[in-house]
Amino acid sequence: FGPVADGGSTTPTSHRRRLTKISVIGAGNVGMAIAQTILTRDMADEIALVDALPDKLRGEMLDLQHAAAFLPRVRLVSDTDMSVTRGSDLAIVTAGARQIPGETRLNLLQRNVALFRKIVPPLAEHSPEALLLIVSNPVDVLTYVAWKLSGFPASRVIGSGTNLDSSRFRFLLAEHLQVNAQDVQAYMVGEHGDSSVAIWSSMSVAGMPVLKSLRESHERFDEEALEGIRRAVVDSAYEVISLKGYTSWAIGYSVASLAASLLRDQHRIHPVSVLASGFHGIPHDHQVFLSLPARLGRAGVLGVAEMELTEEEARRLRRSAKTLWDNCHLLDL
Ligand code: 6V0
Repeated sequence: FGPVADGGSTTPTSHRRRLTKISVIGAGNVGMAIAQTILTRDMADEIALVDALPDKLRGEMLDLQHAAAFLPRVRLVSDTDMSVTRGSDLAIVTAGARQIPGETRLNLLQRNVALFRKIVPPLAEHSPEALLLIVSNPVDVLTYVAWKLSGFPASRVIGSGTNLDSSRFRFLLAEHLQVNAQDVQAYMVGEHGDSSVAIWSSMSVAGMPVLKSLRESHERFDEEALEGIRRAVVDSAYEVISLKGYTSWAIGYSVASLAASLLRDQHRIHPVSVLASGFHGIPHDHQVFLSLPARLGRAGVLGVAEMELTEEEARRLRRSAKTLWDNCHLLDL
């Protein structure tokens, strides 16, 4: 291409907008599902991929680059060195040992803390203004670990938490009620995984409370039935892992939607892992991260919704918090 007649071929500085850079650390099943969903949603100008395996990493980058003709123009870079993430607006951490079928998320902890010691300090150094979004499991404890190791304010360190559990919950309820999952307002909060808490009291479809109509349409819709649905949500992760070996698509969409709310300053409410000290009777000196509905924007966590919980829901939340804090405060960070 030649220059236009008046000679100007570059965008004047005044017309240049700030470019958005997202880094994904860990180019495994989850990291690549996130990267590809972010690509299709056109929310980054540059995506940097980091992994410890150079061949796999380059293969993944090339495979995505070869889709360039069908996608918005995005600069894709990759390296095993963390310096490739320099200047990120958002860094998403998915690196980690994978959950083995039957293994609880908390069992993964020690392996992943050692990994985070290698990843988080250089990430924070290269992008001191970034938002950190942690996905690796056990996600609530690792979000705490990332907060400690990065030295970032808690508002800029977020765990994907129960955003995915809540989506599974909404899917199951939507199937049951024969409505679109997007019209189901329902939250799971607390620990991502086994001890997550379903907030039945606030569940609604088109503004109508669902619990009442469920109870009316079933002769025996009691506590046991509710616990059965919560259990189905928790077990659905294990089912997918036992069938295909890992989960990827739903977490990809879940994290891409968090990225959009953050980077586009959407002020949307997502149940994500945030510093929960002081909420719902969680002691102020327990610096525990767990999921509560939080308002997300360009500055990170803009606020946490003070949900009205039943005493039983609050008790379960505090129990989750205690289990998590028992894990966190023993870590030497
Ligand atoms: P995977 O496919 O094994 O990918 C992990 C990747 O991390 C691999 O490609 C590794 O090479 C890479 N890795 C290891 N060490 C390093 C390092 N030092 N630097 C850079 N990269 C490294 O696992 P998968 O992608 O299936 O899962 C990743 C993590 O996400 C696990 O901890 C899962 O338990 C967790 N998930 C969290 C979910 C959530 O809702 N929070 C949902 C699904 C999975």
